[in-house]
Amino acid sequence: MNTAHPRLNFSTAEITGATVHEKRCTVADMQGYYRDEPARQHLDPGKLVYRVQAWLPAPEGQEGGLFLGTTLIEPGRVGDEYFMTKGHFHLNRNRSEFYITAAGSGALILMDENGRTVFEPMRPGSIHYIPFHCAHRVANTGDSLLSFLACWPSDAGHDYGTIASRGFSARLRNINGTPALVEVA
Ligand code: M6P
Ligand code: ZN
Repeated sequence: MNTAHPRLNFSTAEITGATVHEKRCTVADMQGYYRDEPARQHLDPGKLVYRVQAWLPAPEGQEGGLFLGTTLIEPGRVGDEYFMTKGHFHLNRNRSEFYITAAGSGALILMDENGRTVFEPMRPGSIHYIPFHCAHRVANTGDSLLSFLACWPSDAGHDYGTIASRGFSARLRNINGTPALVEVA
């Protein structure tokens, strides 16, 4: 088992160490996620949207372990939507998760299985509990890097397909300078 201990930077939530994996997501990787697809195509496809540092000290999919990760979302917009994570349900729908904001300002967007979407403002120190059966996505609503720490069960898994095909029932858009959820028609 790979348990060499990474280190946490409390200001940025960055986790570093030999056992930390990093995943990067660029503008090209976000194809299909934004309402304004032409606006996305106008951006440099190689531009970084967010990266995830993850420490997986238990085998993925095995019941009983915990994973720790940090997500760092760049400031930016695609049309009137913010740079954001793809968002996912857990493959095992009855698995929950914690998010803790370290820096920047953002929004945690939650959608339950009945398609009801709400958001919680994120700011340094805010603690967010993602209940089971809820899809979750984070948008950077500020003009600086947004970073947050996450902790989730090792058998939660990621279901990206449901969000990739159906999306959330509402989009978080910048309406006259304020983030607001707008129902998808
Ligand atoms: C958090 C956790 C991770 C997730 C990451 C990025 O760190 O929820 O499991 O991978 O955010 O979100 P997404 O997977 O939706 O791109
Ligand atoms: Zn999750």
